[in-house]
Amino acid sequence: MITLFHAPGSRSVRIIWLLEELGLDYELEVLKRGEINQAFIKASPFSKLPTIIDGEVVMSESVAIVQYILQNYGEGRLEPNHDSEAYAEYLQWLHFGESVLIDPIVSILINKVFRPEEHRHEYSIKSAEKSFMKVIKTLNSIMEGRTYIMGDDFTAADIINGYTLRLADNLKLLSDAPETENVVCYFRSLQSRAAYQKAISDTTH
Ligand SMILES: N[C@@H](CCC(=O)N[C@@H](CS)C(=O)NCC(=O)O)C(=O)O
Repeated sequence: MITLFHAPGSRSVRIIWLLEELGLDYELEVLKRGEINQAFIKASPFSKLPTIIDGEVVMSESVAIVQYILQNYGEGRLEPNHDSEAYAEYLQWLHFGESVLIDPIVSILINKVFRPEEHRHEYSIKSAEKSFMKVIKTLNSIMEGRTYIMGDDFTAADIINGYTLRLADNLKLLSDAPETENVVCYFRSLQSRAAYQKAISDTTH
């Protein structure tokens, strides 16, 4: 069984969401603030979440973990067939959510939340907000007429991007303005999924 090291709100939410969508059994090791967890230190040399252990396999990059789980346990679910043309587009969206889309959000989080107040940098916040809006407006036009990021079918790319949009929503970066409404509508539909709800609940199950 997969063991997942998790902290509420962190990228490990993506992996719970995936495991719940697939209906797979898993064991959660919830990390508590200020507590030293030797098993986590051993499994994750960079101290990053999510980290999974599956037998001899130890991994700690969320997108790679998603690819690994689908490859080994997905039975073809939540991704296009690897031989199909759609697979290339799917891979692109899968990685987009942990690169282009999340980059400005991380910068905003660092400067608005993580750093002590005296080291926060207003210009970096404004510039990251501008970058985020540029990306989100383009995404908004791509999402016109699409239910999910790949079109009609829910895939793991929605999990990666959905978590990132949750961060944006928490930072009040999403609004119902016409230039972002398709993205907001998409995110609201992701929020209504039972697996998402379970992943964001304060998971001590
Ligand atoms: N690209 C990595 C990023 C991992 C990451 O930065 N995780 C954060 C939690 S969301 C973390 O572990 N932060 C603790 C730290 O940086 O020490 C992924 O997608 O898994």
